[in-house]
Amino acid sequence: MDKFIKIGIGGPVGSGKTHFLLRLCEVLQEKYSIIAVTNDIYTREDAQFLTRHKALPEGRIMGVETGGCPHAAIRDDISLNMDAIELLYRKFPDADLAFVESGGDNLSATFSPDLVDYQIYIIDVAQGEDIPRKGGMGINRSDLLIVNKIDLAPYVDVNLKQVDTDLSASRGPLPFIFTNMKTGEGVDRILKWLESTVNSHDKEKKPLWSGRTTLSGGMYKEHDHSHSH
Ligand SMILES: Nc1nc2c(ncn2[C@@H]2O[C@H](COP(=O)(O)OP(=O)(O)OP(=O)(O)O)[C@@H](O)[C@H]2O)c(=O)[nH]1
Ligand SMILES: [Mg+2]
Repeated sequence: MDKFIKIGIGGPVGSGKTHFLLRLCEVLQEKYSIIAVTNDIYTREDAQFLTRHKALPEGRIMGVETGGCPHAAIRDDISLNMDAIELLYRKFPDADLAFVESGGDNLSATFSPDLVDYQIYIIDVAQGEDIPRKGGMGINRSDLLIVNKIDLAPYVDVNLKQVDTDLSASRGPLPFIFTNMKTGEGVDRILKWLESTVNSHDKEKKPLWSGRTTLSGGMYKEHDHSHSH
């Protein structure tokens, strides 16, 4: 594929972002060359989880530690994430898709459009029936919203029909999909969305760093010895 598309995966703590990424990678890697960056606040657990479960071949997953405010690293100062993507891209220049998983965050967290081309936001039903109504950029404006853990709805008194009505009203034409990442229910619909998004993506879009010769100077800076004596 002569495109390189970056997709952000955001959402509150524990909503299922990493399990979703695992499922995506498992299915998509036959067709696409994929790289993935995960953001954790204090650890690199998610990258380790994905590596352990062989989500992607060796070396294609990188974890970054963001510290206290995970939204800062995907929205305000994106250099840590850009450097990670760039480093992976240099290792795998045939990459078609880059996924960036945000650290678990609040409802107002969004990705900088400089970091990703599309944003997928994941909430889960166990957070409560009122969450979809509480809105925020992720719930209202993301390119795709996933409502995960539908298997738990009966245990937490969440009426999925009500959630459907609320989201139809707040999102208008923007898509949302109910899923159970444990069983894979709903994932086929996400793959359809992804396929049509990839097909309609503007071919001319280039990686942000096109023309740039060095990394930005973040923690992954490679040493350039070409000028040393
Ligand atoms: N019952 C149920 N559990 C799920 C589902 N999806 C994920 N989980 C569980 O939810 C927990 C959190 O899943 P993760 O994928 O780690 O969530 P996350 O959003 O990546 O979490 P952070 O990165 O820590 O914010 C795990 O224990 C999963 O096994 C689902 O559809 N149903
Ligand atoms: Mg995670």
